[in-house]
Amino acid sequence: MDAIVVGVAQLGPVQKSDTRAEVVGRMVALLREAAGRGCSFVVFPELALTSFFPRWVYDRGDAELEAFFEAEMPGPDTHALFQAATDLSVGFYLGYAEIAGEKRFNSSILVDRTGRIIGKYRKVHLPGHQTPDPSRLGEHLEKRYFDVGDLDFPVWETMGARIGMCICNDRRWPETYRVMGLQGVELIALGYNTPTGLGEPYQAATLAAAHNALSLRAGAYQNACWVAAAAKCGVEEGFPMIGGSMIVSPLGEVVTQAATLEDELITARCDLSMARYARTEIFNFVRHRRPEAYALITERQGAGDPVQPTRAQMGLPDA
Ligand code: CDV
Repeated sequence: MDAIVVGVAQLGPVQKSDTRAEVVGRMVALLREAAGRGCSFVVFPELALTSFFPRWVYDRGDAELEAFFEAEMPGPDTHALFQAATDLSVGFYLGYAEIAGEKRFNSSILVDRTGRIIGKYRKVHLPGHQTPDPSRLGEHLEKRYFDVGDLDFPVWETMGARIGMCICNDRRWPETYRVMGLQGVELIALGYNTPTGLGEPYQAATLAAAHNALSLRAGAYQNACWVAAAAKCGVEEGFPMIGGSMIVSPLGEVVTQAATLEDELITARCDLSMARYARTEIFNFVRHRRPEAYALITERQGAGDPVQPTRAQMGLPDA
């Protein structure tokens, strides 16, 4: 039976004053715990190395903003994480802010058990705004600081599974999972920072945890894959963010969930054969999907006029 033991390494808050080396130290401790609990792959959060900076207003190019980005990966501070992964023979997913020439991406990497970066993903769905507005309860300026990801949603065969990645807001979009589902993805790794208290444009605060679980469970179930989701959570610089890191089975069941808003490791043995029934029956894409009926998905970005068949097509007499 093919299985991979996966760890989700939730991180508690990272304050502005916390150094990269301190954060990496916390991550290495979680990696060690994961190795001790039999994990071969660990998922860290989105923008794991720093405080969640899109809450603050900068201009692109500001030195304080640039300091949140990584010019190299591994770099002087993250090298220790790669070394630990190699020593422990544990692969990982890491979210970080990437400098790529003139561009800036909200990125994640897939690192194998030898410490080699084998894949990269750049966040496609950037929530929030370009322009700050003091009337909002809180800012979320990802559109201001990041370029839209240009690598689509790739999937890699590695560490005994087909693994794909996405980042935070991507998890709310069914297209994210489906594009990877169409590559036979078996495990989707993702990290998130989900602030609360930003007001209604973003979410009903009382439903934030429910919407998190709803999105992850639907994506896993409808694409017959495991989903491993890691939060950075708790109160950062006075701003609260949800926890609820979880691992969801291909049946859409939450098999384990974080109980705290702090650094916490959760693990699950992800049996890849659990998806078999779904893939051969209810979600057998080849037998049941009808791409010819889904043209609007790629033709349209936003909702437009209704598109109706003619009365003749519906077998109805002329009106
Ligand atoms: N980091 C994120 O993408 N956060 C969004 C918030 C702004 C709603 C999310 O979808 O969780």
